[in-house]
Amino acid sequence: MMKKNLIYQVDGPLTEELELAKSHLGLGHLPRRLLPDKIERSICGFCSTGCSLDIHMKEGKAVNLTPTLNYPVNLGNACPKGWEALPPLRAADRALYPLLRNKEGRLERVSWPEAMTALVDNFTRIQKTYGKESLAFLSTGQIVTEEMALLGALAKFGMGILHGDGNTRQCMATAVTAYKQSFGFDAPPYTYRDFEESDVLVFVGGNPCIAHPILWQRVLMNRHNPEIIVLDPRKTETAMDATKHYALNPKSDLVLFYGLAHILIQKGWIDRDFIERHTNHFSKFSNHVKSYTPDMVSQISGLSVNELYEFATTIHQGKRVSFWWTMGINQSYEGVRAAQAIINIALMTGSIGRPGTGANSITGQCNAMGSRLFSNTTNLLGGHDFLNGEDRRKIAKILAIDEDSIPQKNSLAYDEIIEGVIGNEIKGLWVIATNPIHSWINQNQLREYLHNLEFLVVQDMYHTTDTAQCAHLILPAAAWGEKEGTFINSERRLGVVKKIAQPPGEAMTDFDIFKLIARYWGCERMFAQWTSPQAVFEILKEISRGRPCDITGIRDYQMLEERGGIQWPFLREEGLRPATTEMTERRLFADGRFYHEDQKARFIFEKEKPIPEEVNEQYPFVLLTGRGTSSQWHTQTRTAKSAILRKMYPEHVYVEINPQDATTLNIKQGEWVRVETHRGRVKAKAIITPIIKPGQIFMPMHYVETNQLTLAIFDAYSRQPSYKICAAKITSAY
Ligand SMILES: Nc1nc2c(c(=O)[nH]1)N[C@H]1C(S)=C(S)[C@@H](COP(=O)(O)OP(=O)(O)OC[C@H]3O[C@@H](n4cnc5c(=O)[nH]c(N)nc54)[C@H](O)[C@@H]3O)O[C@H]1N2
Ligand SMILES: Nc1nc2c(c(=O)[nH]1)N[C@H]1C(S)=C(S)[C@@H](COP(=O)(O)OP(=O)(O)OC[C@H]3O[C@@H](n4cnc5c(=O)[nH]c(N)nc54)[C@H](O)[C@@H]3O)O[C@H]1N2
Ligand code: SF4
Ligand SMILES: [Mo]
Repeated sequence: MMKKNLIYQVDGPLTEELELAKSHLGLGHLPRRLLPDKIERSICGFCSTGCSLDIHMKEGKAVNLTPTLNYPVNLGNACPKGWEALPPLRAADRALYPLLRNKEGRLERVSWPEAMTALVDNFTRIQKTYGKESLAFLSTGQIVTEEMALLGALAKFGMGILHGDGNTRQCMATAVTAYKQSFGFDAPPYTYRDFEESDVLVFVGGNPCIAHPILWQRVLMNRHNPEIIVLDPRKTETAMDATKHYALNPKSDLVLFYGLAHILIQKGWIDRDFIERHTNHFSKFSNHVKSYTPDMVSQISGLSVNELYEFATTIHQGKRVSFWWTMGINQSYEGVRAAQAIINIALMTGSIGRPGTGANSITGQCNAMGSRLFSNTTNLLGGHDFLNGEDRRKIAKILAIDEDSIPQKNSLAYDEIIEGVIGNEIKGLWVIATNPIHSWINQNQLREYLHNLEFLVVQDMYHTTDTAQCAHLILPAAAWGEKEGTFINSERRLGVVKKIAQPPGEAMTDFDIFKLIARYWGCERMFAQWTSPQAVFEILKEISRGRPCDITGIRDYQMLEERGGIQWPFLREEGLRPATTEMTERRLFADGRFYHEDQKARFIFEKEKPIPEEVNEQYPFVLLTGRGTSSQWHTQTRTAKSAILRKMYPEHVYVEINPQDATTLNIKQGEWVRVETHRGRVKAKAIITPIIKPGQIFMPMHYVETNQLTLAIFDAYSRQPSYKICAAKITSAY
């Protein structure tokens, strides 16, 4: 997609790479002086698709980029963010040196040693005064795996910080928990090839046209004339492009999938053999869904009884049916059970382990998958268990550290850490590569209590983020492109990130910052093996040995590059064989063996819960939130720095309103309106559009206003915030 329209001229021989790029992109001719002297290949640092980008280097500087042609993920494509990956590095508000808040309350430039002393003095003082549990860190899905692992190990084993979570809690926790409970390990089973091999694709609560455009390209490459079903309350770009859109009522997914199971069982459209051999608890599940009659499900979901049968028939007639879900499912007060309701359908129809099938959660950030396995937050490194003595001993041995330095309890979840701040129990917080003051749910509450923190450290590439502005200490970090390491994408593919630019000013890589902190904290010796990202990669390989995520067969970064990335698991024996397509494009569970001890998957289910905040006369609208455009990334610290991307999205926060509601409320296109919930009140521009149904409104998360309105409710099992539903009202702003 999105090809740059450049006219190039050639006056000399080209490298093979450039010849290819030129012919593919139709670039014409490139003058010698503009020719790069080298191409560096790197994985994009925005979303979890994991596209490969060829960075054009000229005299040691990154001057341009083109998407990699023969990479098995993006096949020569990139979305606007990928094309514009370089400008955010050169922004004027890059954090150039450490900043410490002085007595007058202003952030003031200090040296690295001063910054380190301030961090260590304050954090140790807080630990001494308020106890070990009074410190916490919030990490991210957007730094390389090797940095995540170092952060997690340093904080928990070295500094004795017991509580650490990440922004993946806002995003993937539901899928993680659902997979763990159903399959026995957190393992999205698919390969992107499945987008091309299905004859029925069901997208639930995902808008890939906007959020994963290159994956949508893969869907468009499907040659089987597939049925594409989209379940989303809004008629999104994806829904418009689908063969069928079911505009279900918000948060009726769980009931809808139980109703679907009811019909499939009633009609006998299930795979008894697969159920028998590879699953547990089907008969209980079958009993459970008896009461989810088409009439009842129709009432709750808003789909007609005919539509329910039509949906079931399409699934039954499909030979290769795949289910894909994203935040419309994960970000819910009953997200885990809703995700499992999808998994159950895949299991009962035997739609797993074969090409073009699967119960597939698409991840969000470039390294959400790395964070899930190796951040040492919600689980002990490598999907191990903090509560399990054997696991602790194993990790201590591999890392050559004292077993007692590994916490014997799980960390507080993100929301519990925030509760701790509000309740004055957490007094020191270290935030790395995430921007909670914008992205956390019910933001006004967090802002109100932030002053409870005696020391807030923010480690970011910019000093201007909403969170950095509240910090006592800002640590200037190098960004994607200024450091090396690996990312793991949605289909479990590891890829290499390259250093193609120098960090500005005194900014350092997160890796080097962590090492420096270790030195000042006095636990440097514990990390003697952790000399470089490549050295850490070797440690992680060892930790993964014998686990479902075994990567011992990956020789080194170079092998990853040579093979166009490698999906886990990849065992040592495989690494010794010549590469084949089966090795680089593959799915899990082809043998029907899951990760529970008896190797069977489980049917898990529960009665639905009431919507936490129903609409009423005073707040008559359901407020939905999510991604706005393919050119905006989250809290916009990066994408707002590209002049090209800025032209591609609305400057001001907006709210989508159905034309019918706009007429009733006498609201005109583009006019400022006031959107209000029990938590707050903001101004937004009205976008009047039939994308959104009457009675619902939608606001994108990219503007700081949106989370002033959201309701802080969490899934009971995953503790993921339920960003996507609350009651709101709209009035004219004047
Ligand atoms: N351009 C861009 N791409 C991104 C990102 C970005 O910020 N910008 N972020 C990345 C990240 S971290 C993530 S997690 C992914 C998110 O990717 P997506 O999950 O695809 O994006 P969202 O827009 O948050 O939510 C998807 C859809 O869920 C729908 N929805 C809301 N409530 C319900 C419901 O109750 N049921 C159903 N079935 N649907 C519902 C919304 O209408 C919305 O269209 O995107 C990744 N890609
Ligand atoms: N209402 C609503 N809210 C939501 C969502 C929603 O759908 N609706 N979605 C949620 C989801 S799925 C997500 S993932 C979160 C995302 O929320 P955040 O994680 O808060 O969003 P980002 O803007 O990606 O923040 C990343 C920060 O890291 C910095 N950074 C980038 N690269 C580096 C680096 O290499 N090193 C360091 N140290 N810093 C770096 C960036 O400048 C930025 O400040 O938002 C959540 N919030
Ligand atoms: S789809 Fe995702 S990984 Fe690919 S270029 Fe866009 S932001 Fe980067
Ligand atoms: Mo996310």
